[in-house]
Amino acid sequence: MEWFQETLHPAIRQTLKVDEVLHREQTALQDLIIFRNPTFGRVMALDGIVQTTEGDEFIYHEMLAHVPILAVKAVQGRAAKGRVNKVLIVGGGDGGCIREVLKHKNLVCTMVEIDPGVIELSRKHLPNHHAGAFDNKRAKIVIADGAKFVKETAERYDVIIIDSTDPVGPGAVLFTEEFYADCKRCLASGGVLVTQNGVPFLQGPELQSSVAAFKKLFREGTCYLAVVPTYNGGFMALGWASDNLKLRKAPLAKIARLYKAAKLDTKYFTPELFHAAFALPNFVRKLVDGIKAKKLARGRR
Ligand code: AG3
Repeated sequence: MEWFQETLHPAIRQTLKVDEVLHREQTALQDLIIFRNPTFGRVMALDGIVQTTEGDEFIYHEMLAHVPILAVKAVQGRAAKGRVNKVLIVGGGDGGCIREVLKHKNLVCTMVEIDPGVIELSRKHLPNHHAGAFDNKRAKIVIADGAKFVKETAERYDVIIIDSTDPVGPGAVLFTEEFYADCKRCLASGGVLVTQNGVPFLQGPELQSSVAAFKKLFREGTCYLAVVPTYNGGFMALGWASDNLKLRKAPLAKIARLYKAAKLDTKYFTPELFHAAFALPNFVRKLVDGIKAKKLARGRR
């Protein structure tokens, strides 16, 4: 194979040069390929869709992890110093998200991944993603259906991160109102849910329906943005749902203090970006506000 062609969008295809295929298999659930690209390093795709690359994963994983965790810590304030927060990741089998989460020392993290094949092969072929995080004693790795897990668990989490595939295949249930309601049930009071919500320019209706569900269930539903080169089509939207309106308004000075104290050493995230990422271009704001995205969608197909 010389070129890998991503087939996510109906009328646009992203193509990446393949230097070497490191692994290809049909896991119990998905078609998985890991290959090497001269620009992005190792690339993992599931069912023909790029999930993560060594070159740009830091953008996505830092923003998924540090924005909600710093918000929760900032709002808890000094009184809660030393309190151990609980974080839940649904998906995230490549290990990049849990690696970033565990950079915060006073928390424990449970990761629920449905496909053991993704963890096994990422462990082997994407060692810089997990960077030992799977074996951290503050990490608990559960192989299970995330939708079932949030329906049944008796645990309560301060931060829930949905690091999912797109709403096709096994990931589709992770975009339903029922799933978000179950997440809310196992969120500690004042906690926050963040989600992978696609590229709004090309996947507007998906973002619109997730945020509409957030707004039904939570006091606040919106999204924040990051540009990840291999998530083709511009900004990536990360959904945000919480009953605590203070979280994303946490003062910059507090975020900066916590960021420094945690010695995060990030490559994309900065305390200033914490607030900047929530500033939405008007076409995204309209999706979030529930204004029909039909026109946009029609123009694309
Ligand atoms: N999570 C996000 C994949 C999204 C790809 N979608 C897209 N390009 N619209 C993958 C797991 C990374 N830890």
